[in-house]
Amino acid sequence: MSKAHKSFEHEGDIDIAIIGAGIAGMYMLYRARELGLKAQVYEQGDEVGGTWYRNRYPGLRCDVESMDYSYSFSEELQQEWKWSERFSTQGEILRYLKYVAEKFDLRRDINFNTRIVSAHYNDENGLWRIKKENGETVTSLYYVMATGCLSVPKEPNINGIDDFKGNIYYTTDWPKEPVDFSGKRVAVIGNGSSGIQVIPILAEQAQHLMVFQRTPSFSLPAYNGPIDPDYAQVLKDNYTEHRRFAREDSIGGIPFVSYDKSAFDVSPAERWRVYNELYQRGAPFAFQSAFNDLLTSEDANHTAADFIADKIRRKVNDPDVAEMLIPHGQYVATRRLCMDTGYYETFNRDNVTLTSLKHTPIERIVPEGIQTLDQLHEFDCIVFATGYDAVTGALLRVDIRGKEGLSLAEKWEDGPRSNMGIMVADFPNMFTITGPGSPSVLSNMFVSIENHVDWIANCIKYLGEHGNTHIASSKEGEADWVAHANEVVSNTLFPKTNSWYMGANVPGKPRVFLAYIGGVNNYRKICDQVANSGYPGFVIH
Ligand code: NA7
Repeated sequence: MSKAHKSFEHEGDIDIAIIGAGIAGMYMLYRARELGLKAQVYEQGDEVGGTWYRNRYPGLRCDVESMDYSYSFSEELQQEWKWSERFSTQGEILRYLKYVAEKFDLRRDINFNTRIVSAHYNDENGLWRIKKENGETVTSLYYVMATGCLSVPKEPNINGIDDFKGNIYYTTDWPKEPVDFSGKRVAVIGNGSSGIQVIPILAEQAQHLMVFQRTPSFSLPAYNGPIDPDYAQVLKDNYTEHRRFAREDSIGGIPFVSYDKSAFDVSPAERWRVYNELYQRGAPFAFQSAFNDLLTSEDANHTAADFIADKIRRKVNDPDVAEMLIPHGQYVATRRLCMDTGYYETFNRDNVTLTSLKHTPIERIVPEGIQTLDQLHEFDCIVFATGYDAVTGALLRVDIRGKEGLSLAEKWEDGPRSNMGIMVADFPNMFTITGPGSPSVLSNMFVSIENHVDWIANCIKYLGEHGNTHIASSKEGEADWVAHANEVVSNTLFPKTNSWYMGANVPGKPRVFLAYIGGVNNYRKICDQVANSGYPGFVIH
């Protein structure tokens, strides 16, 4: 029996089970310990870092600035850590996360190489029974999915992959040791953020690189570089206000001031000036908020699309290749607006070829390479940058069952439903950090993760202080949230786009918008309001 807190007497082995030792799981553990809870983290990998551990392909960087893409909960931590570049590499982010694990002595409660296969709620004793892959079980009062939004790779869905004689690499699960592509004939399939980041690096090494593009993405240059120490110091001196602004006033968890004007409130020259200023700042999140109707008005969005298309044409020497790289007919930012270093310029190299799968689709992978509709392309290596089963993928990979054995997969057959993206009706005491229906992937993940972890920790504290142990979303609370989230997104261009935000990249996945587009600032107010008024929309006992 755990008696970590006098109000939490129960028959379970532990008070809180946290699945995943990435950014979310690590901070959840920290807060759980603060509450005096007996907490354990279960992590399938052999290191902390989550997606920043498994994704280690060359060129991988975060598209949020390093000084913002970091924890804010510890003043000491944010003052002592020094970021070297404006946009961090995967390596630097992973070093940071390992440093956090050491600094707060987190590892002693993290069970590595421990994959959780099922979690079943027991109506009799009100506990979660969690099963590991090796068959062992553990019972816990609270169950937290900290499994990440972009952690489960999507199948490329191309026949014949196993037949290929050469080497296959996935950006989603890159080898630990660096791969040498020099002298190799390399193919890359996929042109989302991962493809756009890895392609310029592979082009520098490969004898020849062929890029197979099905759908082009819009991308802005990062203008990355070392962080000016004076700038870093000024920001650190003002970190408290900087972080507050990100949390409470910004729409994406990144502290920039958006122009509160329509794209048509200004002259074409002023519009161009605004786009160009944001473009040259290397700020994709700010660019997509350049005008307040960019994500709601087709005409406004087209002005941004035309601006980026013009930049692409100026960068790419061959006009036909430029036109292939321009996402004609697409909206800017309703698929992820990417950030690159030298992506478009890479197609000016003699050793790089772009092939459009719209004209000549892939028929299958064969031992020698890739057979398209019109010819066989021979390769030594194929790199898949084909993306993720985003947001719900990791949640549905575990066999989760709530009250009366209801399975989460069944409940979400037509798409995820949740209350604020944190809790699901009929799944008591289960929390989903940055779950579907919350700002998550549309925001700075650190800000959204800290918001959810703090909300969960404060909720558990509240339960203890009021002599309760259980909380669940009511059916009405969940329905109200789903209706609200759907209404907010229905006014935007997102539902008109095939993107992973809509689940459209995974065959058979319900077409439901997976995030909450109402803004980090507004979302946080709602979360706080719920917590401060005794959790309306939730049932406590
Ligand atoms: P994305 O953004 O989902 O991109 C995947 C790309 O792979 C995209 O261009 C897809 O084209 C392409 N793809 C997927 N399957 C195939 C097949 N079978 N054949 C050809 N092309 C294919 O994933 P990323 O990893 O780049 O980025 C995910 C997020 O991680 C990113 O947005 C950041 O938030 C971080 P399609 O669009 O399906 O035609």
